[in-house]
Amino acid sequence: MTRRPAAAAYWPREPLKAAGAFIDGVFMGVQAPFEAARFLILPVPFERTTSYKKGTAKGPDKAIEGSCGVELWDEETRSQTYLAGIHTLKPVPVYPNEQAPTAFPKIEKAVEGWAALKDKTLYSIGGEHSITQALVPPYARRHPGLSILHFDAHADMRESFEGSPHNHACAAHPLAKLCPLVQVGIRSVAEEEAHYLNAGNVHTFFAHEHPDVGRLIPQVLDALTDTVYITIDLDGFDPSVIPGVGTPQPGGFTWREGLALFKAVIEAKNVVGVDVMELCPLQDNVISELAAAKLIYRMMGYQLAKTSGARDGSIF
Ligand SMILES: [Mn+2]
Repeated sequence: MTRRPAAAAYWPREPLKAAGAFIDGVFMGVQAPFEAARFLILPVPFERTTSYKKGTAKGPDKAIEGSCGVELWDEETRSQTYLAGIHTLKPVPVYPNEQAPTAFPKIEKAVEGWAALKDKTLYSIGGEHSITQALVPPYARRHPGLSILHFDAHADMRESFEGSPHNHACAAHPLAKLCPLVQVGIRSVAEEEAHYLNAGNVHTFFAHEHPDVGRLIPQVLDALTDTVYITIDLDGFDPSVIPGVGTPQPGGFTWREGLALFKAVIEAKNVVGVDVMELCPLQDNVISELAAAKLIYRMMGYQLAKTSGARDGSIF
């Protein structure tokens, strides 16, 4: 039986709700001390350019709210993942109507230190997808062999859109200049960006060409390097799974297909950072924020299962 006693010492194992130990405004309602945390949550409520439907600025708060509907015991990894320590950081201070040229350096500077921590994985929650342009450079500097798994309905490879290279429709363009970019789930491409796909550093797996995710996964693993940053636009999932996104497209990943992909990547690669973007909460429907939170918690569970060596449900 594998345990992590250092983390387990911080919380009682009794149901925290009954003990009144849930804390508002932090992921999963439990806050580990920074030093003890295996996982960091960074809310990045930046939204400037979303073009179809506004609301991603509320994404981080809503995902944290949604996490309170996720059980602390994860039924798939059979783990009390939170006992490894999850620390929710203060949101990056971006202001209403702040522009990318001032917001992005702040985000990049904030992430620089956290990206360097070997014993912690940072999960950033957006916000619009352009934020990833500021999140990845610290990782690329730190890990020369880095590649990016880009899960998205959209190629996001425009050079600029509506006058800005920082538009969310351009999120991935500068990333491909930093390191290999492996796009999965793609099913919406503008003619002007089509020539960037499957060229140079960019490997694009179109949704219509890869309907069988079981067959797709080994190809994705082949295309990635050993060290991987995962950027997730929630619209990579089908809108029937996560309807609360700014620019939905039909024909996306089912919940289980998405999890199978992320599990395989986490097991096979060294995943050094993750972001989950474009949550655009709906009124009177909480499934999107709950699914976003459950996705993050499950991915943490996969990471933990790997590092603790447990495969038999014996972690925590
Ligand atoms: Mn997208």
